Amino acid sequence: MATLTLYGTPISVYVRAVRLLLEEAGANYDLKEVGIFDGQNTAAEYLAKNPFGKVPTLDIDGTALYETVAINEYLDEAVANGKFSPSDLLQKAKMRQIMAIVDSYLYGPTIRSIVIQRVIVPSQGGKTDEEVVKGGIDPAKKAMEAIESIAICSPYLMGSELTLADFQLIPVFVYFANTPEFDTVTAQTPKLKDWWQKVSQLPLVQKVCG
Ligand SMILES: N[C@@H](CCC(=O)N[C@@H](CS)C(=O)NCC(=O)O)C(=O)O
Repeated sequence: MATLTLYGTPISVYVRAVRLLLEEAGANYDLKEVGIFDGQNTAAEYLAKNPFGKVPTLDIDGTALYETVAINEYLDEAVANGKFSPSDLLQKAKMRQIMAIVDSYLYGPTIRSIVIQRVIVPSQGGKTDEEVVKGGIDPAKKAMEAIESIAICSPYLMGSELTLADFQLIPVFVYFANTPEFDTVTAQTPKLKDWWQKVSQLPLVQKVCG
């Protein structure tokens, strides 16, 4: 088995998506801290691994792999024998569709616009920009409702088994569920609310995201 080193900070949504898989698979790995609020992610040493300065990056026997979807698809095969992806082709495509929606359309409005403004900015002594928060609500709703229309949520996003889509979405909910905008944004997504109630209780989620 390859030696795995995950670079990033444990508070990152995307680092958590990878750690949920690694922990659920019981894989051996090292976590090396790369801070995102203190500039460690833009230091030359880290940019040599990931030119975009984003976390995470996974080092696999000296090869740096970045972009969470690519990392988790690799790990699913490498350490979990593909058990975190449906075998049915169309279901697998839908799982990837949810991951793409989270990455492209949900993360921005929920985390960058709402969580950062509601939680991070005040924690650093700043003042929430209400216009930025407001601007996140409709796009977040649209993405959430798109996921609702694709997901099964019984009990997991793709049905009876945890998949890569759950690992991608859980860390967003961990932060977003604690904002006052959560109820408005999820008002039309009852299946996702049920899903969240169940997955938020999993020991795995408490361990990685608690
Ligand atoms: N598309 C990237 C996104 C990763 C990402 O945005 N990570 C955030 C932390 S959750 C980050 O590194 N932020 C630091 C920055 O943008 O400077 C992936 O899938 O890995």
